[in-house]
Amino acid sequence: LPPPDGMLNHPGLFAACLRPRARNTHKGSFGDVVLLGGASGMAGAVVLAARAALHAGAGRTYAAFIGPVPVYDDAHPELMCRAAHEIDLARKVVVAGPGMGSGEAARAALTAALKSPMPAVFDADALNLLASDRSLMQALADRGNLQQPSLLTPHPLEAARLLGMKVAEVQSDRLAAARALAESANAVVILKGAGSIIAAPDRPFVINPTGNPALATGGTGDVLAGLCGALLAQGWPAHEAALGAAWMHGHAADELVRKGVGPIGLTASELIPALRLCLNQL
Ligand code: NPW
Ligand code: AMP
Ligand code: MG
Repeated sequence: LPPPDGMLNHPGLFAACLRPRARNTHKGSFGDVVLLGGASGMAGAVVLAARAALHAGAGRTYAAFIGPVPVYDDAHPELMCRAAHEIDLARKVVVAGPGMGSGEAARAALTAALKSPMPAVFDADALNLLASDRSLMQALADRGNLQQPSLLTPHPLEAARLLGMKVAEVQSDRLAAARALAESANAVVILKGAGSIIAAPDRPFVINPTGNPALATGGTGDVLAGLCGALLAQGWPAHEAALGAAWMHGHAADELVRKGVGPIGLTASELIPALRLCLNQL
């Protein structure tokens, strides 16, 4: 049975998705994920998202750049770096937005992502583009009608842009904002911030209890988006992926603070191995 409205998020809510890996399994069993973003000056956002997806167990991880494409990621040569306009999205979960910018190339990449029949995550600049264009928003809502799951990960300003509100209005009734967005986008929503809210059409809302102010630093949202993509690629339904990603992201930060890695100076990069530990412990 679904939990009642307002029940706090808990690993029990997504435990059914945490299955041990079969002995004779292979990388094809854990899905392909493509992180789409990285306009000039913001390549780091898509690299962080891609590294998070890699460490969260995706079978194959592609980083697709709107801007200049690095030959490879020095710290993680496991990642496959591609130009956004060349990436083949077929059979890949897409995470669109980290550092994507708002130019024509970003819009074209987002339009392609919205057409993907695979589950998709929309974050950061993908949300800003959606907020600026009714036809893109309609394409997003249509995905839900076609049973193509979408997961949106706005912070309060991104949610405000999508809803045509001010940040203060979103923050004064976060539940109503998350629900309104889930309804209009026909998608699962994580409204981020202290006590992230997970909302979806026809599902009870959930408030995530994990996380702390160490997360208030650049790049942590990009890591969350990559984690969501990896869980979707491994077959988690969108609602469970949102519940699990929000809980683990916060829990990893709580564990790091307990060890003295924060609240001051935690980096988004340090969050990534802590997420892997959390997933394996669960
Ligand atoms: P303020 O300051 O209070 O008015 P933007 P972005 C608000 C990429 N990145 N509660 C707050 O507004 C991203 O992926 C690249 C209340 C804040 O200043 C995007 O593509 C990185 N308010 C792009 O940059 C690392 C809140 O929103 C403003 C809030 C722009 O994304 C960094 C920021 O929103 C970054 O991830 C809260 N909980 N949270 C890289 N290494 O390449 C946020 N706000 O203007 O949309 O900018 O989020 O930095
Ligand atoms: P973004 O603004 O996109 O980089 O995302 C920031 C991430 O850090 C989101 O997952 C937020 O929920 C989380 N976060 C930021 N500030 C806090 C806070 N004070 N308490 C808990 N989580 C936070
Ligand atoms: Mg962000």
